[in-house]
Amino acid sequence: MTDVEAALDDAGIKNQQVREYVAHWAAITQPDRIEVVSTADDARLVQESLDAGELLPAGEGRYYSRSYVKDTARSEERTIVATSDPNDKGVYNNWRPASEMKELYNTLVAGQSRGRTMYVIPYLMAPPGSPLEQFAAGVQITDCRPVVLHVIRMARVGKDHVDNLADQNSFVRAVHVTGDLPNLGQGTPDDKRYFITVADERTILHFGSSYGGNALLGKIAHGLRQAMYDGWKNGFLGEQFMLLGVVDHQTGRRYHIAGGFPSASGKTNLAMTLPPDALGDRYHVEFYGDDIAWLWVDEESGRVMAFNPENGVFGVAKDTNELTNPTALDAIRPGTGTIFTNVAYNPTTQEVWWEGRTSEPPADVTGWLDWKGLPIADRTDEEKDDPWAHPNSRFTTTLANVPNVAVDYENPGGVHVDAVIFGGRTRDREPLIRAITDLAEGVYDGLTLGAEATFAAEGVDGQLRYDPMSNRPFMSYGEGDYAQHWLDVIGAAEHQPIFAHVNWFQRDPEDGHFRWPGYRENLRALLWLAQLKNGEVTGRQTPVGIVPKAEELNLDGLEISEEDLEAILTIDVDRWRQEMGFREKHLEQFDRLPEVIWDAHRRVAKALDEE
Ligand code: GTP
Ligand code: SPV
Ligand code: MN
Repeated sequence: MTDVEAALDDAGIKNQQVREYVAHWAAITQPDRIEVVSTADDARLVQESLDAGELLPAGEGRYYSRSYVKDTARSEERTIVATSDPNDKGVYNNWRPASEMKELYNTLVAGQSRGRTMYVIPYLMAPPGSPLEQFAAGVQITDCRPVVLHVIRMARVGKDHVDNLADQNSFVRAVHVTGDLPNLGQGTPDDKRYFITVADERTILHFGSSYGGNALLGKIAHGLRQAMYDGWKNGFLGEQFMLLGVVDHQTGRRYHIAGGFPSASGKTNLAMTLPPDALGDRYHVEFYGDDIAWLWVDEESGRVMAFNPENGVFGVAKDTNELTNPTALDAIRPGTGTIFTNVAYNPTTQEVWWEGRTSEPPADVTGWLDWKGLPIADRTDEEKDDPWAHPNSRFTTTLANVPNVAVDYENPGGVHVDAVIFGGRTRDREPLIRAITDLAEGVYDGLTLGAEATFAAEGVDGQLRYDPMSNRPFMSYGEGDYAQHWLDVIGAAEHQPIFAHVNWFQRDPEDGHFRWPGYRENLRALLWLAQLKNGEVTGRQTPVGIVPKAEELNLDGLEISEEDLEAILTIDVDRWRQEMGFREKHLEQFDRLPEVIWDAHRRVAKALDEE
């Protein structure tokens, strides 16, 4: 057993509550050593991980890691929100009583860090000095060094974040214990993994993974689940939103757009968008955030404000290339400290590759290993078409490496939000963009966001599912209360944002091609939205919102067929009428759904019936 007090003294941790928390968990998990970490430790920890083979070199100043093969995504069915109030139970939050879960967790992790180092990571999920800072501090403890390296990239890390708290107790206790990954019964009835947020005690208890949102606790567990709950009690919103700015050099105007898209549906790509070449002289997109935004209303200005609580990007590798996302490639260039996880790797040349990086995989397969570490050259005929990289393989890099990061991305006051957009992967029905000017209809639209499931969550690929505001996997309290909270928070703003639903993923049912080229071209839809808000265009009113007239979209330099353009600007009324039935069933599940949401639903249904 290690000397906890000595380790905390060495690091100069003065916050007594933090000291007690660390000592408490060290006594339970029994690590051999304790080490308090700050960003300044990165180079040393990287070297230790390289020496230990946990990381492999991927060219200059870049690294490669491989997860345990059954540990490649968030596990939604093992994720639980626990509180002491049964009224916090929702449809999606897997609510359980806090006392039961805490007891279970203690038995799971007892002695599990023996032989390991417990790293203590004080962090902040906010730009320092923000009005929501009191909800942003946390201390993650973890017994996994690569997790530390990821957290250093994704959050602001250092002891000052917890030593200078006005209320010494106002930090999130974020406990991560890896466990013996090959022996946790993943996917069996005896699955030992638990990812618990005890929301009313601001305590996160995760066991049984070292991957992504399961393990980097500031991100999903604190930045989303805990923040949603804190926001509910304290008047703000924590959302799985990207946040971007559009600068119009010609008019000098600047717009900010926050947007919810389910996991692996395009947030990172949108926030990193380079304008299409033909529009590049006039417009510039500024990156604020790609996965999480906290929103509140500034009473003085009456505006909805937002910031990105994160300090890095944990982006999907698949299909990232010079055409789709040159900005991302730049953000992971040599020397950035980027960590790649579960892509394909060539230890001889230290190159990495993933599906869509280039149209064909490297022709010379010598030395190449797939994401599981198996030589491509040894593949049998049956295996030869298997992907080289895992579909949820990712890159981790800090915001400062993102070339289009906004100059004021660390501004503690955040930016004002002009528009809130929702979008999912939908192969039919959803047009390119439809704008909504009424708050209740906007919230209704968010609640009925539907998408094809993706690889970011285990076991659900291929099905369509509803994902309210793109927060389904992160919901920490009841959906009806959540809807009311949205209406209350945004309703308090004197300057209302415009809402819109976007879809980059409509397909031609005949040959399956995407009707809209997507990626950089998506800016065109956002520009139309800004013009609509300014009253420069009118669009065409439909039962489900305002859709652009073809001539209102700036299509300079874009090649798109008449047929595709018409399809993505048309409302398929029959398909929509059918959808309204599905929506009714979806919304009926939610307790205490505000009547104004039902009114919005009925208004849309009636308009469709009359069409
Ligand atoms: P999370 O980090 O899981 O929350 O995902 P995200 O919403 O940030 O998704 P991301 O931007 O990483 O995109 C996920 C996948 O969708 C990637 O493989 C992208 O290449 C692809 N994608 C993103 N935008 C578009 C688009 O406009 N059109 C098409 N066809 N694919 C896109
Ligand atoms: C998501 O799945 O929405 C992510 C990646 O942003 S993870 O951090 O693994 O949750
Ligand atoms: Mn996400």
